[in-house]
Amino acid sequence: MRISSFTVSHFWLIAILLCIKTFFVSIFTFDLQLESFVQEFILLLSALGSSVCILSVALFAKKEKRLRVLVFSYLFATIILYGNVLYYRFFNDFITIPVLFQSRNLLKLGTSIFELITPLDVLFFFELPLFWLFLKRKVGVRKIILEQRKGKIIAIALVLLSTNLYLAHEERPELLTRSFDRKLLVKNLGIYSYHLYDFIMYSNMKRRIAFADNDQVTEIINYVKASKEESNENLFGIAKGKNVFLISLESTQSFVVNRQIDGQEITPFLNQLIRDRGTYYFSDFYHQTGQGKTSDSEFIVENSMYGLPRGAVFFSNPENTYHSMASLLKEKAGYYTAVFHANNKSFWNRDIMYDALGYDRFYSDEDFLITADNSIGWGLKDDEFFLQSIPYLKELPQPFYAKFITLTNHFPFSLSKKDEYIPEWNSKDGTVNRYFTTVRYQDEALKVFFQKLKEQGLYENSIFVLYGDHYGISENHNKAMSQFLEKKITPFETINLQKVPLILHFPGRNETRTVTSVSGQIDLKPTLLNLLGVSVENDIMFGSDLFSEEKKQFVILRDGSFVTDQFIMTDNKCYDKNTALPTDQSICMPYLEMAKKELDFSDQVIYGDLLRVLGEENP
Ligand code: GP9
Ligand code: MN
Repeated sequence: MRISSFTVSHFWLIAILLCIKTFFVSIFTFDLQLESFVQEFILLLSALGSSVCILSVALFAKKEKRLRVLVFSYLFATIILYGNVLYYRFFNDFITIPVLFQSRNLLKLGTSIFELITPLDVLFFFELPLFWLFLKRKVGVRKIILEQRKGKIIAIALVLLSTNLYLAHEERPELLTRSFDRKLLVKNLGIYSYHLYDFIMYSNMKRRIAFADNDQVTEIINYVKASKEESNENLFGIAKGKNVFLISLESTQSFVVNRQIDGQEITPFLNQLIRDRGTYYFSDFYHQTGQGKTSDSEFIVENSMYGLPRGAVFFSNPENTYHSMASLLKEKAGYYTAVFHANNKSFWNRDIMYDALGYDRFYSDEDFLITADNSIGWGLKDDEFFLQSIPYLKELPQPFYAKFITLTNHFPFSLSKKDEYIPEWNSKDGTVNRYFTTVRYQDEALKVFFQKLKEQGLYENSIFVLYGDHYGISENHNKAMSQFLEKKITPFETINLQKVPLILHFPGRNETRTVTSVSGQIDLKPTLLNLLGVSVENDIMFGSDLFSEEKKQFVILRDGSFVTDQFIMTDNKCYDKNTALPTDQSICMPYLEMAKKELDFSDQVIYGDLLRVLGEENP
């Protein structure tokens, strides 16, 4: 007779195995920055509590099926764990439910996924063959788990989880109410309870859309009116009627600008452009993206609102009403609006979202000739992308607003030898070494694009906005980064590394200026609308004109960190920018409150689709 029995010892053995695996994977894979024994204990407790909890599903199965269900629950937990490991290696972040709905995106990671899997990953599943043997083995029916033990196990799971919750709350008050930071949640609740929390948040989000009310709009409009600076009147309309080139520079961070490797510039073209007449370079400009990466940067730039704390707004709220820059330019200034991006049009849900943002035309992979020869990594190489866009540009009705999203400088930063304008760097970190070569390649592609635009007569009557979409080198590469920058990468430096270049170039203008005021992607919409002479009365914008004479020195990042002219707050510490060291936290508190409030308002607008409500109130 082949019957698998299920004993209390089986249960505890497997629970402890899952707990140990979860604990060590969390410690070694996720950079949780455990700073004390208590924090380690909390993580262990959470791993044990949730392991027991997940596996106790088996206790409710029929006696003869219990062992099988137990193994499947174990497998389920392992898949969650490993899924997060892969996701973390790429995004330095944890999976959320909205991200799971982006499975089309996850699949599209394609070659990048292979870069993320290592042979040693087989160890994640090392115990599964043993379980299989175990299941096949002929085991007697003795010691089948007794019903009263079932109650005890569940009671133990509950005690473990509530103790975990209690200690987590002691360690980090407001943990569950301030969910900016997924790392903090995983650190204190463990990976499995984090997912339960994420599920609850997701359901709440769905509910909020259904119950949004008008009072929220009034409060937010009042806040925006009271706190935002007036745009610079002197610059109103100076670029009226010009074509606009908005160029998103993939994964481009400011630290490469004006820097060299072995005596060779990494971005010679950008460096020259920054020195050219008619250029304003913003050296303290930050990306403000979250999990939505490029799509978040697009969202922020278009709407002057923040992306969401979890998932990508491109996926979760593409049916909302937006007052995007594209649609305002179209309606108020007669612009033709187009996006160029040589990738699958449904990637990041762009085809749907671009409709909501009011674009007239999306030139996607279908509009480009993409061959094995002219593509690398994620698709069409940037130089070909720009080159093949020229004939389309020539046909566009003018004035146009054209957005270009580059691709070659994307992880894993692959490049064929013939496209290397500088050699790879020489640290032990291949990703960082290659990054410089792909940034350099992108720079060359931009140079040629500008030359072609000049030849085609598309340069003079246009303005150019070039911005980095988000970081390219995550904290997982701190070691090599610290070697490159010749300083330790502290949390303070990590925030500095979130600077991305912003270059505004106005052909025919005389002035050249480097602007050092602290600013972010959220400021682009009000800035450009002012320069293009479009005034908007009834809108919710969280940014303000970069040229405003009253411009506040304050930028909020999506994880709740913020930067002022004097301070940086991140990881719950307030740093003095002069010393780069933590200082009295109370100095940062008023800003922290503002940051929380503003992010919350922006989330409310999106979750509640409040611009629709605003439109209904002011038809
Ligand atoms: C791909 C491009 C890159 O279409 O948006 O995506 P990212 O991973 O940077 O968000
Ligand atoms: Mn990107």
